[in-house]
Amino acid sequence: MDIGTDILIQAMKDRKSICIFWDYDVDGVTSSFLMYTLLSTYMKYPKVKIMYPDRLKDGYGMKVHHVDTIKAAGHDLIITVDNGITSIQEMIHAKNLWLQVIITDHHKSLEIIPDADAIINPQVSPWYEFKWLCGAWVVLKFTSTLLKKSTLSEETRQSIMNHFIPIVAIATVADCVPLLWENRALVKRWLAQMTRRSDILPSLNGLLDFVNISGPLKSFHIGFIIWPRINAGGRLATGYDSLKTLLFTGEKQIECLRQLDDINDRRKKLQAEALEIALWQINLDHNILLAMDPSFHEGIVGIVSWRITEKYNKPSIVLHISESKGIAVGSLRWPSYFDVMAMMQWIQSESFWHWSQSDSGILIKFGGHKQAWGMSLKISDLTLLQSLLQEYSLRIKPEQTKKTINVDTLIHAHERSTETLAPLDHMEPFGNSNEEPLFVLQDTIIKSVEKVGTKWKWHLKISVNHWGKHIDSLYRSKGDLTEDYKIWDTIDIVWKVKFDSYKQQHYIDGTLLTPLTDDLINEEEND
Ligand SMILES: [Mn+2]
Repeated sequence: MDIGTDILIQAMKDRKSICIFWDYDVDGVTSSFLMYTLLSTYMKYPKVKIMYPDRLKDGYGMKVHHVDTIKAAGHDLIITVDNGITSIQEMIHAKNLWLQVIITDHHKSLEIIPDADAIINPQVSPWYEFKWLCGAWVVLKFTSTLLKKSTLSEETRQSIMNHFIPIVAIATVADCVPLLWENRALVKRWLAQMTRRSDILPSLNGLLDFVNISGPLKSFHIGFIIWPRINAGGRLATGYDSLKTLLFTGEKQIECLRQLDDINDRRKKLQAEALEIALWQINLDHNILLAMDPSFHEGIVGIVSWRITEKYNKPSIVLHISESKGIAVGSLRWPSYFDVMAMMQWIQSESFWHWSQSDSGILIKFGGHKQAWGMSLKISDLTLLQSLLQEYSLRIKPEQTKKTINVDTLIHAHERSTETLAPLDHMEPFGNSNEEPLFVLQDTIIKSVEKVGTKWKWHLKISVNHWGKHIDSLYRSKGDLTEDYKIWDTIDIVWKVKFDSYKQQHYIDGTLLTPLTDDLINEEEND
């Protein structure tokens, strides 16, 4: 950290040209926003530019040709945010071109560590114990060290940190890092500040106004309202379309936000269309599900794969077929019981030894992180991939694919009061590693069943009677199950607590699907 900040301070003294290299997801967008704003706005340093990869052309992270472009543009120093720790070749290339590099990242490293001038990453730090910071938080730590060495007044430094922390809170929720320890403390405190709207960045204020969030801000709002919007830019257009919404204020910001909303609407439509085709294509007799089509947009194959895996609790691969290039590019998602690395290595070696014309196996590219992988291969190798997947999927036992829900406890009619439920708010913010509590409500009687929503997304609305009380439950994206439920049937439902900020009341909201059979319930010990 000290080395990194010293290099940057010296570079600014020497009037060197700085390039911030970032990635296009929410963490990357917010990280680059922070680094850029810190240098250009607060430190008034003019020679700083930003650059990012093109999702469709380059995929994730820095490539050798980016280093060339950066050099050609006359930059002297590269600062990576939310990426860089696996860019081994690129750093060697940068060294050869006499470029200085500061890597700030939070991803796991490969066996070797890149040859950069400074690396700031909790994953490779021998003394920083909490490994699960998001990329934006790493930038914030860097900011704090840099500010301490700067000549800015204590007051200005504090206000910069105050402005930055809510942005980091958004990145923390969006990047799905565990909401524990530091992460939990930060998000909890700054959700409260964003709710009060005191001393927050004007552009963040504009964003919150635009999305019309009233009442207390919860991690839910970040996950379902703010995150998909910022993310849509990088998926379908460019990450810059997302970044702009944070850089500008006033009319210009509103224009950018409208644009981003349109992109997000297009994303929803493409996603719904692709999901429909994919669900129709997959063969449920198989334990690894595969769907591919030229119409699948590369920016959404990951979400479609995730939806399929979530629905069937099986690994899934969704590929975009590019006939002009002769390749298929796609995404993989899998349930926790599955070892994706083992499968991909098996496919690669199996195809290499027995079939492939190439020197490494049929997969041209493959890789990813804890939750998502990408891959590409030639269209001519798809039939082989299919048969290899079928062979490999025999290793998955049917009992593994059975869906379970971890419920916390049964709840009785008399416990469904705001008095009993309100204290659950103290457990907020919910998210990865701190899931919302789930309750079972037994023996409810179905009063009405309705399919609600739009052509692109149907939900299932069930109203039940539980000991004389009327309860509406909405099951998102489950509209196709409407036929399965009949009026007067008795069912058990799983539900979460919601707070109605309008009526200032806690109410229950069925969000997970029944029928609850005994083997589906996996009641966790709570102590
Ligand atoms: Mn990240």
